[in-house]
Amino acid sequence: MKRLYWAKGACSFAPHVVLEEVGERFEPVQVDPNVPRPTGYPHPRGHVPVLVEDGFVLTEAHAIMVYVGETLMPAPGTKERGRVHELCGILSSAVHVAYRQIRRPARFTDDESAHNGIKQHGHAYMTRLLAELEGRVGKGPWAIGEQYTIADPYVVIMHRWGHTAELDMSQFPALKAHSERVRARPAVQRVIEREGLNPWP
Ligand SMILES: N[C@@H](CCC(=O)N[C@@H](CS)C(=O)NCC(=O)O)C(=O)O
Repeated sequence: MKRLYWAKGACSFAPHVVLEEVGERFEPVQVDPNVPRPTGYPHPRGHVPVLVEDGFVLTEAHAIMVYVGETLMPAPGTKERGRVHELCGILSSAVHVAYRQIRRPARFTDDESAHNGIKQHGHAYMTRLLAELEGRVGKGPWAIGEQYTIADPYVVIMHRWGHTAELDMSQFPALKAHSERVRARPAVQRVIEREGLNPWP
């Protein structure tokens, strides 16, 4: 059976939702990000998410979602599939990095006097990126348009991070409406319940 290591409200929320959506039995294992990982923790860099299946260890939220969520992917060779990968790439390589600047500036420099500048840069960068996502999601109903895909829960958790980072989220009504649509799905509600993410900001 597949085992997914996740942490409350982390990027692991997205593969957690995808596993729940596809309906395959899996073992969810909660990780406390504030304590050192136990010996033998499967992620080579100590992060969540990590998926383990019969000795096969898979890291990176995007890769895990593609591996487990083929039924939530547009068909191979379609423009829509290209859009899903594009969006997941923006989320993992840009939005996530901006949020890390805000939450963990020490990951960027040991010079504590530079931490505030890194955080401020992260706030501005993340706001610009959310504005881009606002335009991309538009009327939706889903992140890439008509099809609900692996990108949807990924957008939703990063939209939540915008609230956690106390950005001005009133400027993103399309993302808010999209988040509400995604959170209305039973599988998403089950994961929100398991992760203890209510009340949702
Ligand atoms: N590129 C990785 C990033 C993984 C990552 O940074 N995960 C965060 C949670 S969102 C984490 O484990 N943070 C705890 C830490 O860095 O110690 C992915 O997309 O899976």
